[in-house]
Amino acid sequence: MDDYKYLSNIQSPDDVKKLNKDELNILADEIRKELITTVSKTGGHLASNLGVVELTVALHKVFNSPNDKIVWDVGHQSYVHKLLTGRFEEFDTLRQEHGLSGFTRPDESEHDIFFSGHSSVALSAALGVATANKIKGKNDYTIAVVGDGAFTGGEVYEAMNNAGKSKTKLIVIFNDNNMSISQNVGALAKYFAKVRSNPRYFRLKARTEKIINYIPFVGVKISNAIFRLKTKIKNLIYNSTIFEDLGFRYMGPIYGHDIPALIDALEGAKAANIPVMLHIKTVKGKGYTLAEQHPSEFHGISQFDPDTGERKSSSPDYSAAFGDYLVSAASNDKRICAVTAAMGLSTGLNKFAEKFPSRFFDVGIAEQHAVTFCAGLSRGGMVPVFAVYSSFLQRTYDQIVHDGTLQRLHMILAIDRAGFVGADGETHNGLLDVAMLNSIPETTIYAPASFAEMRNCFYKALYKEKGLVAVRYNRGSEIMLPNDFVTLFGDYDIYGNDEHPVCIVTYGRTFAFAAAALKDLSKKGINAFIVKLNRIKPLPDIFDIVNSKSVFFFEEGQKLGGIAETLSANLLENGFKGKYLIKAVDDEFVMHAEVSSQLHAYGLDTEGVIDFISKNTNIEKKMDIEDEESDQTPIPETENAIEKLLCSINSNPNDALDIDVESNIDEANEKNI
Ligand SMILES: Cc1ncc(C[n+]2csc(CCOP(=O)(O)OP(=O)(O)O)c2C)c(N)n1
Repeated sequence: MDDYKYLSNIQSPDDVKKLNKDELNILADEIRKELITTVSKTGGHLASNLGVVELTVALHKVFNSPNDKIVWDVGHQSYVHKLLTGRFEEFDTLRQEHGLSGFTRPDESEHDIFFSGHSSVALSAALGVATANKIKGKNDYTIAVVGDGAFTGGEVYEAMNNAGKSKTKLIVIFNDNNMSISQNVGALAKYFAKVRSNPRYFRLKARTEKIINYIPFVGVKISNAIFRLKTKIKNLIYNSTIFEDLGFRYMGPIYGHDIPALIDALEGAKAANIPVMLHIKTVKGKGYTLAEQHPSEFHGISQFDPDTGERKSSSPDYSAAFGDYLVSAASNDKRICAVTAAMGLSTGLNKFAEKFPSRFFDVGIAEQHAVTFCAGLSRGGMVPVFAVYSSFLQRTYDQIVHDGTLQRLHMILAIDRAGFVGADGETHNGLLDVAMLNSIPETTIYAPASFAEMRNCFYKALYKEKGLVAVRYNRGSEIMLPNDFVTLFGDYDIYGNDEHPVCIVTYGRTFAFAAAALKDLSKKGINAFIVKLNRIKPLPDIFDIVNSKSVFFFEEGQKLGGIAETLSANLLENGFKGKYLIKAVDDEFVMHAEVSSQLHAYGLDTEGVIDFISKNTNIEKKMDIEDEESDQTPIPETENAIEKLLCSINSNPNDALDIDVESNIDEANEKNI
């Protein structure tokens, strides 16, 4: 940890308040240096934080956090806030297990007002806080910091619709850098560009208000009166902004890297007696040339060399494999459309966007719209594929039910980042999508364990299935499957001797961990085999295979409502006679850590499989030791073999693979935050 003249001595925002404007500028330089140094080692969201350095310094100079409450939208840009609110000493633990979170967490600091991670919610939350203050007669301010990318999410407008007339002490900072993760999209992005490029009137207005506000006692009243008069005059001459039409006092646009100007503007905003929309223009990646030049790449980045910007090279990931498959499928099928909610790059759709621009749709951070839009595309005869992170799909429950499945429309969800995601933690884990879709009638869910299986699942989703079909896959690369495992791409595979008394049921990458556990279990006298589910909903009929066995279901997902529970109910209803135990995430949220550590903590790695089964098996009774040689994997039924031939793009994923899953899991997950 470097020793900085000012930053090292900031214990709380009170220390920021003691600094004069020149010192604040030096503090901002020190913060930038610290951000680059730390994030280059921990990975994280760099460009967005570099863009809000001056804003955050000014906010803590002007407002009294934690009494005044700052709500950060998404929260990925809250690192500077952390540095100024007593977390400098721990900053090198950012995103590490037991260290600081990459987002705001009320249990981490009293200065973090709201859990964050998902976009476009800060305005609603801040309005709630401001309203509570109003009811309690408190005079504290509530500030929401919302990016222009977040303004493509519909909840922002729902909040504005309610905030505009609320007469609360709400100040919204509209942080406009013209970027979401990639270039911002849509008609509103164009509209904001128009507002942004026509600053003359607003600058004048801000300056006049600032001067008047400095007159003690009467300043605020006069300012408000002049504001009303000016608004009337302005409306005669200029078009008003959408914000003013919705009842906000609009201020700006202001250059967001000028601390004195920001302080003045924030003081001006405090003077209003209605909600304020303060529009600031910032540069994503400000002050670090590489990030300014490549803001999308430096939005979320793994470890890198701060001098060159270079990252460790990593093996191909599921997102890229999905993107490649969809390009090849769409080359032969003009009905295929790809939809993303501002995650085109991260979900692997960049090649599709280049090749088929008329069939590629980045709808902004608007997952609900994306689902219903897909439903419309489907109704119009297209085959839409919505690529989305598991955790961001959570907000689309009703769109899937009402606009998709209820109407029996054929649409495909490519669910990326399913399972544990590592350093992004609680808000980003993909542990709920299965339980969510499992509860919706007439949906189909596939859970491949390799790139080849994933391609096959998409092939089936496109051409064999009806209605809503989801294909879910992990973040990062495929991990190694046993080299004696051969799939015939059916609804399930069996690995090992299915006459053994212990049956492991699982799906996705957990299969690789379970497979690696078989030998050790056998050494302990526990002979087990695996039923590897490929389609997890509707469940394939495996009753005869598992009946009378001791069944252990390992599920990298939420236990409540998951597939393990479904299978247990299913078996019970059919007179199942064996023992049935589940290992899954049981009714809790999972903190940030390396993926391998998360898997370990929840007993879902090889060690966990061995441990759980050993502890719950009476070895004496279950003794059924056979020669390892005779432990042949039975050839799965051949009824699906034809499928294999039909699917042209499949390749065997298991060629030359050795089973060393544990060692490559984190490497596999390191790339692409
Ligand atoms: C619901 C949801 N969808 C997608 C994301 C992924 N995401 C994180 S930040 C971001 C872009 C946000 O842009 P903006 O609000 O302008 O902030 P900036 O990073 O530009 O400061 C996106 C799409 C998310 N966090 N939440």
